[in-house]
Amino acid sequence: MSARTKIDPVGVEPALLANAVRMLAADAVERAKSGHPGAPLGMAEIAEALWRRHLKHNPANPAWPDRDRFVLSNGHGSMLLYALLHLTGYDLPLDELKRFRQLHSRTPGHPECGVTPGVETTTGPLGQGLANAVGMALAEKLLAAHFNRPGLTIVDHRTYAFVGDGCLMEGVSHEACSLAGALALAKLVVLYDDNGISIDGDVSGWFRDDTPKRFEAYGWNVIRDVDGHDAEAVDAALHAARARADRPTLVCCKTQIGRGAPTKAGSHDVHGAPLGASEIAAMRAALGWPHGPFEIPAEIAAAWDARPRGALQEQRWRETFDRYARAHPALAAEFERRVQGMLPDGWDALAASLFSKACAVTAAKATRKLSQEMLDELVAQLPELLGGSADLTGSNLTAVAASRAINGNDGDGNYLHYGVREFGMAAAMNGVALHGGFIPYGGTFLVFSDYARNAIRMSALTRQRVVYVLTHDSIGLGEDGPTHQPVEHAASLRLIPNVDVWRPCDALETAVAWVAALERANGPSCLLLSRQNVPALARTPNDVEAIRNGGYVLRDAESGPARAVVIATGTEVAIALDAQRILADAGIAVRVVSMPCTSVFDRTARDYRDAVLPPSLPCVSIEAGVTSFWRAYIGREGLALGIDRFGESAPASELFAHFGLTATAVAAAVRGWIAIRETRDAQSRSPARTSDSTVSA
Ligand SMILES: Cc1ncc(C[n+]2csc(CCOP(=O)(O)OP(=O)(O)O)c2C)c(N)n1
Ligand SMILES: [Mg+2]
Repeated sequence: MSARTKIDPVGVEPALLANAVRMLAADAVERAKSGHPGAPLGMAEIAEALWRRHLKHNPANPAWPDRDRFVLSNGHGSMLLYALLHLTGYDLPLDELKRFRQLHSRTPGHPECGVTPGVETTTGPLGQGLANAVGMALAEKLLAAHFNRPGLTIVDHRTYAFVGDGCLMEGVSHEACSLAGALALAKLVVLYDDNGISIDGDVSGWFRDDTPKRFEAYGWNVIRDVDGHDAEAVDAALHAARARADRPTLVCCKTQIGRGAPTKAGSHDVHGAPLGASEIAAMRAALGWPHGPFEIPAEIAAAWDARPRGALQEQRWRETFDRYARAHPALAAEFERRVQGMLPDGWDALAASLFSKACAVTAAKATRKLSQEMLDELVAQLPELLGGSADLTGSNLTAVAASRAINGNDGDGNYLHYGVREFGMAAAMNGVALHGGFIPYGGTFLVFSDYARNAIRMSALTRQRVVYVLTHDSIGLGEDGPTHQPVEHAASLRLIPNVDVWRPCDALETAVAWVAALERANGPSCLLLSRQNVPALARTPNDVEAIRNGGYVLRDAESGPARAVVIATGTEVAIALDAQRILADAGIAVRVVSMPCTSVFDRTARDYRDAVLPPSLPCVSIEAGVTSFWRAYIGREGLALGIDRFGESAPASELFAHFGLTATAVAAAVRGWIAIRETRDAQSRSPARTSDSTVSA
């Protein structure tokens, strides 16, 4: 008997079990007339070996904290995952497989966490699933170091990821895997679908890396030359991988894309298109699969069903956890709080103390510095905060007294030096958040948020509580010049749905931004912070409620009814306040609105928004960045003061003058604009005088 025809203890040939996956994937793609059969067909044996022989999971409880995590980083092969989830007993009935890629099905085109039970992360943007897996393995390691006690191991699971050529070509795989090597994430096991094919064809024209050597250079354990269609060989490799306690493992599996499709296997044609009725019929014949579409014989279904074993595994863990809880009741309660993502008892008091601390600030300080002062207390009080920076710790001011650096040997730190890896950091933070037990925050310069951008988008799409600390938020960073000066970034981050972008103007707004970001359990927040000082505003904790609305009247017109509303954010708020004074001296009353977070403001009631920005009043926006974003608030007629070009290298104060963003320049611009508007309005009320106009734009 060859290895491949070995009979499983349950009495079914593993080859048949793999073919069940193949047929479900091929038939679902065929029915949807859309999808990617190549990877599911090519990875069927690998999947059988991992999912039936190694993966620790309980399909009846996808939230069991100590389950192994599985990530399909080559997310285009989603039908592989759906077939596995269905077959092993998750709440994903055949009807859902029949509705693959249809509106509101639980089987969307690419795996989406929160939609399908058992899907750990949303994948499809190649390489990022792998980086998520690195974050998950990191979270496991840290949680284990913090909570496990001798003889009472409550955190002990692995993270497995499937990756294709595409994931390994993507740069983020380098960032994440290099980091995983440095951190010696031994419980990370990656299985590479080395089929030599990507969409454009044979990869030898564009991907000739020696992948095993590459990963060895990262410090990984590499298992080479595994026949990915020999489930016994994959099984053996997985045993070997699990035996390593010192470094992550890459299992390089040689496979044939579309394996089992008689004429199309091995060709890029099978990557992303239905096989077609005749090819599927020929495949049924070639595989000796006499069953119709979506028909799984009972003995095959029984052999795949992971529920009995999963229930037992979870039961055993629960017994350990109960013993743990008896021995360490406070730790056990803390563990449960952490994995549920609840803020601790006393959170409101902690937030209140941040607010009073912020109100006591009297000196001018940079908002990045004020953020650090808030973090000082937060990190000391919240062990779930996992901080870090992409090699800009001293600039982002993300480390505080209570921060302890993590390195390969010491798993119990709370601060990660991610290295110069913005995208890898962001994608790993998503993995950390998805794993649970932590609230990750990480810093870089705002201008480099572009490097991380798709991962920020994925934080938003997956609704994860990740906090991005993005400092040096405008031309105010000064001499480093236009390469480092963000102009479009605040606006462009605000365009991503479900991201809350905070740009605070002082200590209290900074405190509120942190509190809001940490309380926000269903999405990421970006904190845009200044390098340069902002003046301290006179504040009381009563102001908190207004700030929590994202936009509010900071100082209303005092010398008469407001003739305009001036909206500003961050460091430009102080400019707006000074301009307000200059205008008041000239007899022009304006209202100043601070708008630290537009999306939060947008979520307030219409009446509130109309009270802050009365529809009858003309509006001005001031932000040291692109102006077009502000049209939504100031309208076509509004005056948008900002910077619609790249910055310059010069001291910050000279730059603000150069770009017309000083109190005097702003006051003059507002004054001229009000004059034009009011003259025009007067003319439109008395049409006969229109031709006499002496005011020009
Ligand atoms: C970041 C990103 N770029 C491009 C794509 C589009 N895309 C989907 S699959 C694929 C090729 C992947 O090749 P491989 O990983 O080898 O998958 P296989 O064809 O072997 O299944 C591409 C370019 C994507 N999903 N994500
Ligand atoms: Mg490939």
